[in-house]
Amino acid sequence: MSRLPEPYKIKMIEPIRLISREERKHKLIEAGYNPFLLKSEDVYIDLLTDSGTGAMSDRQWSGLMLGDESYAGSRNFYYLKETVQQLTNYQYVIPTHQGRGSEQVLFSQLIKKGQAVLGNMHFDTTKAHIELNGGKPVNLVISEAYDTSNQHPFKGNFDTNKLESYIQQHGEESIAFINVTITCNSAGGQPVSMENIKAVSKIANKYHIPLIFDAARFAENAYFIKMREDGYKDKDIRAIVKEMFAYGDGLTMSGKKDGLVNIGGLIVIKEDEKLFQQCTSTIVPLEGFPTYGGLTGRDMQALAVGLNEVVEIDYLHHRISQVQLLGKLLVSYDIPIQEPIGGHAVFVDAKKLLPHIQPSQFPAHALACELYIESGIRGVEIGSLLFGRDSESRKDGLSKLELLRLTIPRRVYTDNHIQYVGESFGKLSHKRSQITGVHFTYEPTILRHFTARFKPI
Ligand code: P61
Repeated sequence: MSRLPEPYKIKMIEPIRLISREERKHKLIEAGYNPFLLKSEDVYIDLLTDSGTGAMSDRQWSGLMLGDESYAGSRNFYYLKETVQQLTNYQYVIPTHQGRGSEQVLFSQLIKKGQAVLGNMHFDTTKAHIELNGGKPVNLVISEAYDTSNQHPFKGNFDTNKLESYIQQHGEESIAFINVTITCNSAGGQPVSMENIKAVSKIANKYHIPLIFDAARFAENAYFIKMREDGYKDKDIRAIVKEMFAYGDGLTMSGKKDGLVNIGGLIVIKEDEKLFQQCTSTIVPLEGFPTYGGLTGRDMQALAVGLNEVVEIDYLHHRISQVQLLGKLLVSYDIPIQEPIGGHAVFVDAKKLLPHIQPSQFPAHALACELYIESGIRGVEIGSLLFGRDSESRKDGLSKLELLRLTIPRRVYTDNHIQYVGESFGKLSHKRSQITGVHFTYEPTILRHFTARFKPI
């Protein structure tokens, strides 16, 4: 056996059920051909997201019983603070209700109207919060990220030449901060190398621009550094995590991914006391008192325990190898995917799989609908539908990539479930030429992918 099975036993189960093909078709029509609008009980295997969908451990569940629900100064806050300080070597810790809560609070302090935020590839809530604060999100990921067959081991890397020329061209005062997303979700869960983080930090220091991490999947990024980058194979994950964060000034984190909890987030600041004080006053009307930030005491306890579990090497070996298992199964059925396989999901290249469907007819969304009808599996489009229209020309079909994301929740599905997903895709691929695009019957003006309705063409 080339890999060990799940490094845990199952103590509690949640039944799932595969409804019939006829029922699935009917449910999808009712949902306006939008898998977001399906009821989860009608979904057999839910690969919509890895966010808040993980299973907590017995230690986390028992931590819930230790919740100190005092309004101010909860003991769980101090435990969380200590855990985060040890993990990051940063001084100031502020809990939030989830990642976007962190973005809302921190970005309002960092961005002056009209300033740019330079990222490898900003996630959609990050992009939204930059814009809400009058900023301009700029993506500077290496071009290899847009070529799904390119085997570059760190496709989340910044193009450092582009980064420095952008700063020189526009002037450092026009840039609010540099945002390094680890792993880079929008590029396919692709990691950023330590060498690249170091190079970005050098540029940030040279021009006195703060470097902030979007650390939702920090442990998965550290694992890829250990496995793929020279000089790290014998290093402990915690040491790699500390080294990554040493190159930054702060971070936002959605705890719903590598925090291994269903709700929660963090703002963590290295040493800028003034910024910390500004955040603690801003957070009160937005999220809550700075020692709970929108979370219950028990949530903070579970998050602290989760942050210790996520850096365990046995956990990470299994986590990443399960995603690889799905990727390899799809490749064995000749399904084109973003390669190398990333950290939290397999991204199917729908542009290559369904070349007969125009980007403006959303090939990856059409594929998500067919996958649900075929097998009861729910995935999500990351392509032109999510990207939206050009704000001036109103043109559609503009994303460089048309991907279907099959996102694997943490510690939820066994390898048998993954096998089923692979085989279902194999069956679907025989019917690929019969799949047609979709058109809108209702198109909301913002964040349209959540609530839009469609019909097949
Ligand atoms: C996801 F369809 N991600 O990947 P919050 N940064 C990064 C994220 O991946 C992220 C957040 C910040 C989600 C959830 C999601 O339109 C969507 O805790 C790299 O979700 O607020 C979230 O963290 C925000 C799915 C978010 C979506 C927005 O599935």
